[in-house]
Amino acid sequence: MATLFERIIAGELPADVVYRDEEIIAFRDIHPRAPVHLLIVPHKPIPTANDIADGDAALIGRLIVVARDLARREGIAEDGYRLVINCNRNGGQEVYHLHVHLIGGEPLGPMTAKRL
Ligand code: DGP
Repeated sequence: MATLFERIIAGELPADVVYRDEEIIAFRDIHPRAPVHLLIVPHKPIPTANDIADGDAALIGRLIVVARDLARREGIAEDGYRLVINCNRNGGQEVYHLHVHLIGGEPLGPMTAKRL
């Protein structure tokens, strides 16, 4: 069955999309933990960080490059932000389709203080 994020990529579910290209989409998290909370998602349905193949290295790198550009566009680059990939149970992963959280717009505190 398609993941939630595959359905967003396919246009079957609505999302506040802020970026899209042939291999990556970014949209606002439905439960934002900070004033800016975006999810940067590869179209390729990689379930978890454990499932990243060596051949995915360029794609994973592009997720970070897109995050960098979106941080600038959202006006949070200078003050700073956090990039997070949750993995499996102990990482608090909820959606099993790899994604990078871009979180910022306020001081975020210690890294373990919030569930992201
Ligand atoms: P994670 O715990 O890393 O798997 O984060 C999943 C995030 O996805 C979580 O912060 C909430 C968000 N989310 C879940 N369902 C939806 C949805 O349908 N739309 C949007 N925009 N975000 C969602």
